[in-house]
Formats: sequence, C-alpha cells, structure tokens
Amino acid sequence: KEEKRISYEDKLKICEHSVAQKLLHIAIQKKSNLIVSADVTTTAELLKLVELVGPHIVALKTHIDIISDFDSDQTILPLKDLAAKYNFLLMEDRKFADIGNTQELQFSMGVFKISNWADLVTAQVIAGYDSLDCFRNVGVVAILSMSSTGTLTDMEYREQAVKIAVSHPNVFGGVAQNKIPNELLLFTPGVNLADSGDGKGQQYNTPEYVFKKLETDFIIVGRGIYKSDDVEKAALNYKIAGWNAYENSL
Ligand code: S5P
Repeated sequence: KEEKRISYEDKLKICEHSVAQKLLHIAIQKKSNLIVSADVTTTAELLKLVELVGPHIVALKTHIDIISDFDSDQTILPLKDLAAKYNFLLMEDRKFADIGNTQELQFSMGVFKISNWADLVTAQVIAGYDSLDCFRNVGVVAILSMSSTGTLTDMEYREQAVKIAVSHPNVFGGVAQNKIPNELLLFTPGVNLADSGDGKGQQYNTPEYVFKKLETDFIIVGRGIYKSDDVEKAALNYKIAGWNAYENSL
C-alpha cells in the first residue's frame, strides 16, 4: 500500500523518539536534510571538513575507526564543540552486527567510547530484536537495506528487518534504498549529483530521485562533498538540492 509522503512537521507528531525530534527540529530550522558522511582519515581533515559543512547539515556521520590519530581529547572534544556551535547531531556509522553483550562492549568500551559522544548510531538488525536493547541514551538507525551491488538485503530480509525497527523502542529510523513505514525516519546514502557509481559496488541516485521515489527524510553524502574542490560550496549545493527535492516531493 502506498503511503503519502508527509512533511517534517507531520513527522514530528508521529516520531516520538527524542533523537528523531531533535533531528526534525534542526531540519526545519536550518532548512536542511543533509547529513555529511565524513569519511576522512585524520583528526585535522575531520575538523577542517566540519568547519566548512557544519552550518549546512543536520548531522555529521562518522566512521570513527578510520581516524588514524584518534584521541578522545583531540578528536571528540572539538567535534562536540563544533556540533554545539553549528547545531547538528553526531551519527556514528558503526553498523553494529553482533550479539547484545558484544555490542554493549563495542558501544561503550575500547578506545572510541561511542556511547560518550554519539547522538545516534547505525546498527544491523541481523542479530535480532534483543541485540538492540543495549543502545540506551542514544538513537538507533537500523540498516534495512544497502546501496551496494549484490547486497543480500532482499525483500524477505527487509520485511523482517522493518518489523524489528518499528517495534524496538531504541530504533527511530532506518537506512534503506526503499520506502519504509512513516513512523520511522528514512536515511538514504548512495546520493551523488555527478556520479552513478564508484567502481567498488556503490550505486548512486540523485536527491530528486530519493525524495520523490523513496520518500526519504535525510540524504547522506560522502565523496560528493568531501572530495570536492570547494567543499563548502558542494555542501551548500547538496543542501539546496536536498531541500528543493523534499519540497517538490510534498
Ligand atoms: O547502504 C549503505 C549504508 C551506508 S550507512 N550504503 C552506504 O554507502 N552507507 C555509508 O554511506 C557508507 O559507509 C559511506 O560512509 C557513506 C556513503 O559515502 P559516499 O562517499 O559513497 O557518498
């Protein structure tokens, strides 16, 4: 059954999770649905990127384990300051995929101590409903389907994954390349205005496509922005493209 695309204002009424509420308020305030994927590998590159894109984004998505010189004082403290200064959330794309006890350790221990700073995290649902119980005080975005060629997230998997996502109180959204129920926020990576793929299995769509066809709520853009010659201009372009695509899809 086709569900009608609804506005961020209407989503505020049905997405009750506190992190969903924060993201939606920021989106409306900043007129942005852009999440930058900061897949750079040093603290200096990360902080420089954030200074440029911070004003234009609702959240910064990190893969904190690719930062070669990670240090919680040097990396996380300034990142948190920038998040407060520019009003965006920190999304750690850890894609947890283990039993609850192991995920609990990966979430709060080790060098990254993700639970100390992330507002939201991504998690696979492959280990089942109970595996997600450990993510307290954080919002979980469930990986429901993937953007890469040959992904195993077929329709049967997606249906089961969505059941977990809508019923688990820690989960407020999903990463997917397809429509998902309105009570979840939809995050769509694999967005690029210039390329259709990266030669390594990634597949790209345009903002226009993902808002109109998938009714997405947030676009996730990595190389389209951080590899650009003018990073700030690229972020602004994607922000405007994303916002126009959202408005056109209403
Ligand atoms: O299905 C997915 C899920 C995710 S979270 N496909 C993805 O590409 N991602 C992530 O989005 C991926 O890990 C990367 O950090 C980002 C896409 O980066 P880009 O450079 O291809 O835009």
